[in-house]
Amino acid sequence: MVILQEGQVYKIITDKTQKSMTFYITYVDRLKDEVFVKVFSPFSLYEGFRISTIENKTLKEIIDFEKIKNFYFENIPFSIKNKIGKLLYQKENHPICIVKNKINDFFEKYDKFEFQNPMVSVRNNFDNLLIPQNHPGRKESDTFYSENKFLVLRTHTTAHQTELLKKKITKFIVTGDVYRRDTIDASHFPVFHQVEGVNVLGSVSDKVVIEHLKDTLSGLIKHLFGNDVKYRFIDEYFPFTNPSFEVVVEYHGIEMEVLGSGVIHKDIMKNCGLEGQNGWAFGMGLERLAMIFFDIPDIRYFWSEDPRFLSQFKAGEFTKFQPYSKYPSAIRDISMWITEGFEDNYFFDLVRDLSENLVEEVSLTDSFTNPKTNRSSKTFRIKFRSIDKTLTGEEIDKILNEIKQELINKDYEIR
Ligand code: FA5
Ligand code: MG
Repeated sequence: MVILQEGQVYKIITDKTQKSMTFYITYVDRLKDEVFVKVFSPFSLYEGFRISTIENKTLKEIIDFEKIKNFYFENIPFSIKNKIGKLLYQKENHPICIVKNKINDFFEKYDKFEFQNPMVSVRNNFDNLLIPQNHPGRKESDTFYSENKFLVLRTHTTAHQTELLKKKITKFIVTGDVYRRDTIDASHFPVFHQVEGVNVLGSVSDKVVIEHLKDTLSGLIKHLFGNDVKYRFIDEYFPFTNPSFEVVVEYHGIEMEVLGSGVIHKDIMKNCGLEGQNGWAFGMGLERLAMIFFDIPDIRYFWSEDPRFLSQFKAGEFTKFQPYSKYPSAIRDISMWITEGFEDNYFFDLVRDLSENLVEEVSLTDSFTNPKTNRSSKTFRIKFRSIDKTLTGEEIDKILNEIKQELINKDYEIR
């Protein structure tokens, strides 16, 4: 029997087309015995609809495929959908979870929340946080939307701040996976993890809140990096906090931004029914910390299912990663004529989608406009390297041809 859970993904092959489909459970109402799902396929998104759970039936048997119909704008590639529901931060022997637990230890008296469903409303992710309509973080080229831009894959764990404050939950930690379109390299991946902390202190001045925030974050940084750590606060800007600060930690002589924070905006407090009260919030990434603590050289490792990676880590232990081997890389270039509106992120997504984790880095190596024809061209360099095996020329060229074919399908001309 399938036990349906929010945030989980089920993959099945449909009878009709033999194509694989991904079902994503958005909401389970156990009292009414009803389940809400979204259906994903690599080619299009189908309508979210309601089904009822029936014991001893598989998902395939319960879903009435006749009810599925074409639906809505969305810009979430399949490689991203595949990551939804992996819940790395809840796997106790996974480096991301080990770092999460270390942070949670520090915030012993805070309520802990982990919302497994990363699809949140645009309202909670942006509007309620006073993020303006023209903010770059809202761009389709930066953010994954679904359902005609009603839903979004949360771009930060701050997305849960106002719903909790409205419930008068005022001292909490939220951990979750967050999603942003990005470049491809050793420290950037479109899915990463954040921990959010909030503490409403009462009717106190900004000065008191800032002092409490800085004391707390200083304690956290020392808890994580040791008492001798070098770190500093830098003034920052976030629409949802004022004033705002970033914390930068010096590690092996390099300064690294580890978190953003600040005094929660007065309008947010008011909108959440907490007028007159004052508090702080912070948001911190887990991958960069884990890469440092475990000596993990490439962010893709976190998604590895290779036992040679996973078996090296144990709950509560901070041991150094022993690379099992570095496999050779292969470089391939693609030059193409682009049209207006082309964003480099679309190319990065396409490569990710068709190469899974076999590409280590993609970079723009050349870009020019022909002054006579006014046509523009870009050349991208793709560096293939698997973290688990040596790739054959055949495997690489197969992926390369698929990328080219997809570009041609999208009416781009390969040079
Ligand atoms: C935010 O996401 C804010 N929501 C943080 C915040 C919360 C501010 C509450 C004020 C109050 P930012 O985009 O800077 O801010 O990301 C916060 C942290 O997430 C960064 O400091 C970094 O540790 C991590 N992070 C951001 N982008 C990436 C990325 N592409 N890869 C890995 N880690 C990242
Ligand atoms: Mg930042």
